[in-house]
Amino acid sequence: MKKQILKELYESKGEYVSGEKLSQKLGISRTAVWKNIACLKEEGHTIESVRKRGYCLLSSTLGLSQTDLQLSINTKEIGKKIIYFDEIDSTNNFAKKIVNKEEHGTIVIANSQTAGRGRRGRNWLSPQNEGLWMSIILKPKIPSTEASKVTQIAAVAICQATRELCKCEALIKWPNDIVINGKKTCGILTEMAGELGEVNYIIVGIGINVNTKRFNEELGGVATSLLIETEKEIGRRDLFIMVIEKFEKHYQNFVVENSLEGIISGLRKYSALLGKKIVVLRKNEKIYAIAKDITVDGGLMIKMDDNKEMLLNSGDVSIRGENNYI
Ligand code: BT5
Repeated sequence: MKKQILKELYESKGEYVSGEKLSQKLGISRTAVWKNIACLKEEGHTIESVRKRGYCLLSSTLGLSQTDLQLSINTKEIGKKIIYFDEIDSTNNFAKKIVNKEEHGTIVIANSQTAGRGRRGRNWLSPQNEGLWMSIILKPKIPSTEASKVTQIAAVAICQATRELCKCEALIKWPNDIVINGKKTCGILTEMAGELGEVNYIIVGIGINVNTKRFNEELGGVATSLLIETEKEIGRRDLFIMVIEKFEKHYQNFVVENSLEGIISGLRKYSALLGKKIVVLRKNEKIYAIAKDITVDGGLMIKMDDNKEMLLNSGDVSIRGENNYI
């Protein structure tokens, strides 16, 4: 019922709707309307109640709430169920806990994370109200070796959505970052479990710095947000919807075609690395090279200083800046 009331308010686009009209239309008492409205307010919706006029949903595009996201999303599978937390340790951790009982496509999203994770146990700063911190549960029938391709699908979706919504020059820093003007605005953490070579589940963790005004000293030199880059507050809900819609489209293509063919041009076009000098950190070694190509399997082909070529797979490397290197 809450969802229906919210939908009515949402569709009245900032106009007041009387309690009486809501109660008639939805066939419930006015007290029930009032109770549901109180509940929606508690969830974080800015609903104004004015005597004799009724209720009005004020713009909530900058906020996030479970019902709001659920109402706005128009995808078939991804985001059919959205689980929202005001605060959680890590959406990837929570997604892992519930993965066996939740369906493919469920999204866990939080307004803040107290122990957001990057790759290999690194921290991911996730302050409240400032970003999109979310994890998508996927259960594709694919070999485990294919799972890392989903990171590339997410990267293209996020890159395209940020470009479209924020009119900024977002680029993909293979394998799992989105950067603007050389600084990281988004990181992707894909985790999976499999049995007998088949994927059991994949959890795609996505962290996007949306409205962060400034970063601490440690991150200031490497991190940025959409607000810093565009000098505009970005609606987190709008960005969420756009990212998920694009992700679903590319993901479905990938599953049907069994290939990244549909996004390979995007991966190449938006690559922050191709043609650049890079330093690859792999295990304990540093490789100085030029980024030559993103292959159709989502790998990075590099040409090393001794002219030999090598294909990198996303699992095991980081790419770091150094002097003239990116
Ligand atoms: C990543 O790891 O970039 C993956 C980040 C994934 C975060 C999402 S949020 C939702 C979901 N739930 C989680 O718990 N995680 C996922 P990596 O490539 O290892 O980069 C980590 C490094 O990025 C850190 O060591 C810092 O240097 C830097 N960093 C930390 N927080 C940052 C932030 N908010 N913005 C930019 N850089 C950050």
